[in-house]
Amino acid sequence: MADIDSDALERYRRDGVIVIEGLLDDVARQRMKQVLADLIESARDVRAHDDVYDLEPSHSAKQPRVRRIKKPHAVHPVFAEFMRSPRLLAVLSALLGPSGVRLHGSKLNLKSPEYGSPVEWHQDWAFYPHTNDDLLAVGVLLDDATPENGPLLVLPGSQLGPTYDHHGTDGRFCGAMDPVRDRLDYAGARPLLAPAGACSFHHVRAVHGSAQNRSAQSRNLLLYEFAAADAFPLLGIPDWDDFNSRLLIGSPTVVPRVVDCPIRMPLPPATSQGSIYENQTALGNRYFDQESVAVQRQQT
Ligand SMILES: O=C(O)CCC(=O)C(=O)O
Repeated sequence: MADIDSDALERYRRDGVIVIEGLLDDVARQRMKQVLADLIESARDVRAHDDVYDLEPSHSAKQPRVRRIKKPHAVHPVFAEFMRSPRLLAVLSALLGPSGVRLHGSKLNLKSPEYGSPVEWHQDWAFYPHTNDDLLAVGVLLDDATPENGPLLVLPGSQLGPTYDHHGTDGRFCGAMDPVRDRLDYAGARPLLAPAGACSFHHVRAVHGSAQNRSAQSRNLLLYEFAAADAFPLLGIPDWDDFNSRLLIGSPTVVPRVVDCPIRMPLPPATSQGSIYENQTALGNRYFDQESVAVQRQQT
């Protein structure tokens, strides 16, 4: 039986998010976890963020603390294999339409027990606007997602709304929404709670974020970003061959599909380049730290 039916499609169109359980089998998941454990061990020799590692502020050689593995599909084949699995591609095809499916990027966000960093509210669309918005992110749960371990939180229906300002007070892109400025009802956010092996699919315009992991369980989330083959990035295509090499379904085209969508360009670029965690350090009002939550509550 296909992993996506018309009800799930309908929910994706309405809420901008669905979860499908059991897409990643346990053998592949355990292999991924082992590769991840080896990568963290190797981070002892890494002193600063580089092409593979984004480090927690408290990282040291004695206690390696990794926040993100960048482009895991290019780091180890186990992460490239899953994105080509027929069951996943069938779901992506149903959600992204007939033109085909292109990998936009991948990342493995670690939320380690007790200290794993929060991610402030944002829309992926603010980072990479395209000629149409048939793009989404797949979150592959390497661990169970529980209310306590910093699950992904998504505001249902927000993919049908505006593109919010993701600029800081210095006028530069910072990859985060200001909770005081935007005043969205974040209490209505849906935590994506599911067992390890489940995959979430969130629309590129859906507002989402996640809190710090304050539990004793890790929450490691492998994220792949996919675009319809006829969605072209508005920031340009630096390497045409690389662009086409990332097509998982469909053939190269020079005819982008253009759809009227609310767009804000992520320009001028963030002062702190590198990863979303670095970009978001320029945000004035934070939601996911206790003091800012208190400020926000006083003001609403
Ligand atoms: O890891 C998370 O909880 C959120 C990640 C995310 O939204 C991102 O990296 O764009």
